[in-house]
Amino acid sequence: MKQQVDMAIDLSDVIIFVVNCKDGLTDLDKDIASLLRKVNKPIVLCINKVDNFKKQEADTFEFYELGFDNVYPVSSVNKSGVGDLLDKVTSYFEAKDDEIEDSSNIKIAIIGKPNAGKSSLVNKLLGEERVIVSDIAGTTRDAIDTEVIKDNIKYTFIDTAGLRKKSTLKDEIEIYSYFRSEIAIDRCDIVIVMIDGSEGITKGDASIAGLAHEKGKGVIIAVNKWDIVDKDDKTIYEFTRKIKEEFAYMPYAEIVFISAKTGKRVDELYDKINIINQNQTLRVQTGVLNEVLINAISLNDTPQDKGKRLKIFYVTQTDIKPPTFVLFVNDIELMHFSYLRYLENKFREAFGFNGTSIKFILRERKES
Ligand SMILES: Nc1nc2c(ncn2[C@@H]2O[C@H](COP(=O)(O)OP(=O)(O)OP(=O)(O)O)[C@@H](O)[C@H]2O)c(=O)[nH]1
Ligand SMILES: [Mg+2]
Repeated sequence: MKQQVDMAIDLSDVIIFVVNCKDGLTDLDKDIASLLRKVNKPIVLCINKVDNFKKQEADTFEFYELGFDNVYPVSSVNKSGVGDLLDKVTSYFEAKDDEIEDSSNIKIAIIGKPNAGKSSLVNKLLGEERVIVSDIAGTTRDAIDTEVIKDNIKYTFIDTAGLRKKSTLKDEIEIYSYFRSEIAIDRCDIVIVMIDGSEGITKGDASIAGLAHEKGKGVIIAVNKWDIVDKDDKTIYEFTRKIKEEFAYMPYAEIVFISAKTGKRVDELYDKINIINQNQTLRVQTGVLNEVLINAISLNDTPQDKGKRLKIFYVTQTDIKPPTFVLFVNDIELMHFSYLRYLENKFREAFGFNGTSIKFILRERKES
């Protein structure tokens, strides 16, 4: 038996360990579990024949003792649970592709209106003048990738052509530049939204930030040309308040005031990029997530409607970039936007996630 299990383990990418709820936890289950714990591959524990939902918790409880993070009760009679199990299994294949591509290379797109100072910033980040800077708006026509290795981390900065407001797109070059900015956002991990501090926030800036948010990218809002902004000791707070107001849908965005010309605070960008990269690739263990969830619910109970209360059975993280959490609930309709916001805040309090959006997916699981 051991030989067969070993061979199956060797050949697999993800292991689904199936136990039978009707038999209870057997010695054989324990033996296999101890073999599997030594294996460095994702393991999904499938508790089969969980046909009675009312007794589910009592019936499945003992299997948690095996110490696996991903536990999926499944019933072939009720045809339930299999979809979630498969989602989990496929998430490992997606994650694997992501990790191979991205673990050692952070891609950062610098996007903003023409003349905001994007190319100047790339030069400063590099410590040399590699891309062309000019007073003439629209100098950079094609996205240019520049690689930098710093402290063993590879950064690819994507310098883009200035982005105009979508609504005023008229000539072909402008349309072209908009879509190329979108492509740059698609292939990056983090977007630096560059605002020309001497001109203030424009509609174009808002539309870029919106795109980055929709696509779940890390976001840094860099207010540039801070050297020529007329300022006193309140200006920075006033500007920050305006940004928070304009970009209220992304309170997680990092904000930094820089000068790409003098280099002021440009190095801080590397710190912010590294932190965001850590946050957007963070994987939180299911057990810890559920502790935070239970605690959040105990402080502020779930919403109810017409006498029926929302129940959240548990939460598990299914993806990174952005960190994505699946909440298993009794009835999706009972969830309020404001309650999701509350949970998001609690997760942020517990785990940080500065600079990155996080995503919640609701899944219904019938009680009986
Ligand atoms: N005072 C000041 N000038 C800056 C700063 N950053 C850039 N500039 C100037 O702004 C002008 C435009 O800079 P670029 O770096 O070419 O701007 P860009 O965003 O790449 O522009 P496009 O490629 O045309 O979209 C140049 O004259 C720069 O010297 C800054 O922090 N302070
Ligand atoms: Mg440029």
